[in-house]
Amino acid sequence: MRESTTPPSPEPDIDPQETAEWREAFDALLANHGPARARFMLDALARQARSQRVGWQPELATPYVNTIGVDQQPVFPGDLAIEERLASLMRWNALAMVVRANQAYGELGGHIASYASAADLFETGYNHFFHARNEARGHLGDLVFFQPHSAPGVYARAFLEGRLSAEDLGYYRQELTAPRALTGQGARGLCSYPHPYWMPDFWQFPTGSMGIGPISSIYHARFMRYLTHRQLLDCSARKVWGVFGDGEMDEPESMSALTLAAREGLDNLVWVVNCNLQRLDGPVRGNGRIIDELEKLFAGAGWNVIKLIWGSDWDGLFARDVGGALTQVFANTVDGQMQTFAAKDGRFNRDSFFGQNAELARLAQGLTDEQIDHLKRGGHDLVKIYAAYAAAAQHRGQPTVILAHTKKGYGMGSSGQGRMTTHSHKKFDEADLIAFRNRFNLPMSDEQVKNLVFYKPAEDSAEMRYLHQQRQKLGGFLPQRYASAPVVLVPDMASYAQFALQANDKEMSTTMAFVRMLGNLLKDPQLGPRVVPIVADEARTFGMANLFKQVGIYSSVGQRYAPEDIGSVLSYREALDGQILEEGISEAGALASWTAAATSYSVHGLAMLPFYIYYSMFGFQRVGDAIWAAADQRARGFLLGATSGRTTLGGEGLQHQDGSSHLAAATIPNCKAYDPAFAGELAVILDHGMREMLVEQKDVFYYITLMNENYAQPDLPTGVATDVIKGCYKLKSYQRLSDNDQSPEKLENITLLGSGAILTEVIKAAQRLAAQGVNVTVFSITSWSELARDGLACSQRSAQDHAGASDRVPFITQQLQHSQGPIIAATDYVRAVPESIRAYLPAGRSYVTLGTDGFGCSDTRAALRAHFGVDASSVVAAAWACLG
Ligand SMILES: Cc1ncc(C[n+]2csc(CCOP(=O)(O)OP(=O)(O)O)c2C)c(N)n1
Repeated sequence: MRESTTPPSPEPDIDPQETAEWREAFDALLANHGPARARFMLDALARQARSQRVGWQPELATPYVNTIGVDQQPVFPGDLAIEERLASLMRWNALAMVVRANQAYGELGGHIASYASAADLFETGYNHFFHARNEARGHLGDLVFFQPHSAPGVYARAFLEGRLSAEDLGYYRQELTAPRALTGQGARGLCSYPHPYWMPDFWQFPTGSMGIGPISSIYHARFMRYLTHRQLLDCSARKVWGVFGDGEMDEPESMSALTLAAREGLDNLVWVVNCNLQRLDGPVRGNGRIIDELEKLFAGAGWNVIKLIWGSDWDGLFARDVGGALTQVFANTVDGQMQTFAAKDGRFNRDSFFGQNAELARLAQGLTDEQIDHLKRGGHDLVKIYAAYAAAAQHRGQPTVILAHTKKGYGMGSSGQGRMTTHSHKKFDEADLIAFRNRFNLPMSDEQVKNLVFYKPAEDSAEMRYLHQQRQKLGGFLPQRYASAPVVLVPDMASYAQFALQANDKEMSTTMAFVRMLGNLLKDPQLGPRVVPIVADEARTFGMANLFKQVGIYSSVGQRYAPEDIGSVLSYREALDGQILEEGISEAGALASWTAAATSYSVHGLAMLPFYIYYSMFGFQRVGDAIWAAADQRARGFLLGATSGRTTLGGEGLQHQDGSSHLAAATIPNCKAYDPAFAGELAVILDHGMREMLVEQKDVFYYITLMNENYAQPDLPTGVATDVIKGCYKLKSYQRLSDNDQSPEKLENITLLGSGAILTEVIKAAQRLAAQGVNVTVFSITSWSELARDGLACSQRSAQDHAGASDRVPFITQQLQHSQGPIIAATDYVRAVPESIRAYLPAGRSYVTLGTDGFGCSDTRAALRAHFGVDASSVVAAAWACLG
C-alpha cells in the first residue's frame, strides 16, 4: 500500500455514491487477488475505454509520495546508526575542506550545499550498491558518475578510506601549489570537479560541464551492452549509476538520449536525480514542481520512475492522514514554497505548513517544533534510499530514474539550508560551525570545530571497521581509474593502405581512401574486431554503405524486418553482433558513443578503436564541449571530420561548410589534428595514430579532416613519413620555365604552403608561377597545430636555456630554411589556422596567409575558392604581390 489515501478528483463528482461503489470494487479486487490482478483489470479497462474512443489518458504524474510503500520496503541490511554517523563525518570533512581553502584563499571557490544534499544518496551507494573493479572476483566494477559540485564529499570519503591524506585535503583546488606538483612528492592537489585528466588514478568520468555526464552515462551503458553482444567482454553483471542535479536536467544533452536508453531497455542504468529543488540562482521550478515534471518526462520516455519523496518519519503522518490532507496540500505546494519551508524552522513550519487547515494541524499535534524541523525528505533517509536503490537494481527491462527529494544545504543551518544563496555559501562563522557539529552529533570539541580539523575515527573504531567491511563486500574502493589494457597489435600499413601509398595518380577523395582503409582494417584478425565505426546518419554520404553488409549495424534486437534492399550487396543489415554504431541524427549521441569506446581501455581494460566519421561542421562547433570532456577522460580514438573545408564542400552553404574546426582542435592539448591532402599522407597518419594509441598507449586522440573532392592522388614520396607526422614535408620544387625580365633575380623564388584540398590549388599556382619565371618550392602541411605546438615547445626550451641546440629550432624552420623567398600559405580554414605558425618561421622571410574567413555560401568549388581567395589564381596573385 502507498502512504497516501486516495487523492480527491480534480473534476466535480456528479455521483459520489456510484464513485464509492467503483472504489470499493477495486479495493476488493486488490485485497482478494493482489496488485497483478489489479493491474490486469486496469489495463483491460483502459483498452476498452480506448476502443470506445472515450478520450482518456492516464496521468503520467502520480501523487507527491514515495513510489515504494512502507510495506514494500526491504529490511535495511546495514547498521543504520553507524551509516548515519559516517555520513555526518563525510559532511563535516567536506565542509571543512571547502571552508579552509576559502579562508586561506578567498578566490578558490568550492561548494558545500550540493554535497550536503547528496551525501546520503552517495553514502547508500557506497555502503550497499556501487561495485568496485575487482578482477580477482571477476567483477570489472560499476560505472559511477558523481554530481560535480559534490566532489568534496567524494574526497572526504576517500580520506576516511585512507586513499587521501589530511594533507591532500588541505590542497583542495590547489593543483599547482601542492607539494606533489612542485616536487613530485608529498600532498597532492585535488581538482575542483571530477577530472580524470588531472587525477588519472582517481576520477573516471568528467561531469563538471552539466549535461555531459548524463548523456555520457547512457552511452556508456549502451556500449557495455555492445561489448557483451559482440562477445568481446561480458558486462552483464555491471551497472552504470549516475547522480545528477535536478537543475542539470534542463540541459538538452541530459534529456536527449532518454528514449534511446528506454528503447534499448538499459536496465543496467540507474540515474539518481538529486531533487533539492534548487539550482544556482534559485528554485529549479519555483512556480511548479520539478519532480512532477521529471516524472512525466521520464515515464513518457519509457523509464521506470521511482519517487523518493518522504523520509520514514512521514510514514506515521501519512498513515494517520485518512482524509488525504497531506497529499492534497502537497498537490498545491509549488517548489518555491517548498524551498521556503526548507529554509525555515519547525515553529514556522508548524504555523505555515501544518497550519493550513485543521486536519493538518491535528497531524502535527504530537510533534515538537524540533521534530517538525527534523522531518526528513526521502533523499536524506538511508532506509528509504536503500529501498529505492534496491528496487532500481532489481528492475528489469527499463532504465530507472530515482527522483530523490532533498534539501540543498541540508543541515547547514539558518544561513545555508534551502537559502536562495546556498549554492555558493562557504563562509561559516564559529557559531555556524558549532551548530553544524551539534546538528550532526559530531564527536568533536569546540576547539577542533573552530580549527576546522579533519576528523577521522580510530582505525579500530566501529565506524572505520564498518566502512572498510562494506567496501570490501563491494570489491574495493571507488572512484578509481585504471589505465592498463593489453596491447592490440596494429597491422602493417601495406596490408590495408598500399593503394594509398602508391596511388599512382589515381583519382579519389580522401574520404574514399579512408573508407577503403577502414574496410581493410576491419578485416584484420587482431585489430578488426576492436574497430568501432561510428556514424550519425551519414554513412551513405561518406560511401560507407558497403560496411553495412560487411560488418553489420549493431542492434540489441537483431533485425526484425526483411530490409527492402535485401538482395543488394549494400543491403542494410542490423545484427546483434553488428559492429557499426549508427547513431541516427545525434552528433551528441555519436560523440558520447565515441567517448565510451575511446575510453574502453580504461573503463573496461579492453582497448577499442573508435572511428567516428561525421560532417566536420557538426563536430567541434556543435559538440565541442563533449570533445573537451572526452579529452579530459583521456580518450583514444579517431575523429574524422569529413566533407571538410569551407570551399571543398561546394553547394552546401553557410551552416555546412567548415572553416574553423582546426582552430578548435588546436586548443585541445591531447588532440592531434591533421589536414592531409593525399591518401598516402592519411595512411601514414592513421598508422602512426594507431601505434601511439594501441601499442604505445598514449593518451592522445586524432582529428583528421577528410574531403569529398576527387583528384589525382600521387604516390607518397619516400622517406617523408616522419615529416608527415610532424606536420610538414617538401612536396616538390618547380624550376622556373622562362626568364621573366620584370622580376629582379633576387626575388625570383617563392615558397608555397598548402594543406588539405587547397594543396591542389597551391600546386596549380606553383605550375603557373614557374611558367611565369619563378622558382617555387611547395610544402604539404599536414598539421598546422602540430607545427605550432612544436614551435611553442622550442621557444619554451630556448627561454629556459639560452644555449643553442637543434631541439630549439622549430621543425617548420628546419623544413623551410633551405627554401627561398616569401612564404605564402593557403588553407580551406580561417586564416588564424596558418597564422598559428608565423612565430616559428625562418627569420627575415615575409609570410602571407590565405584562408576562408567569413560565412560559407552555396556555389561551386571554383566559385567559392575564388570568392574566399584560396584558389590557384589568388595564390598566384598573392605571390606576385610579394615579389613586387
Ligand atoms: C554547462 C554548464 N553550465 C553551467 C554550469 C554552472 N553551474 C554549476 S552548478 C550549477 C547549478 C547546478 O544545479 P543543480 O543541477 O540543480 O545541482 P545542485 O548543485 O543544486 O545539486 C550551475 C548552473 C556548469 N557547471 N555547466
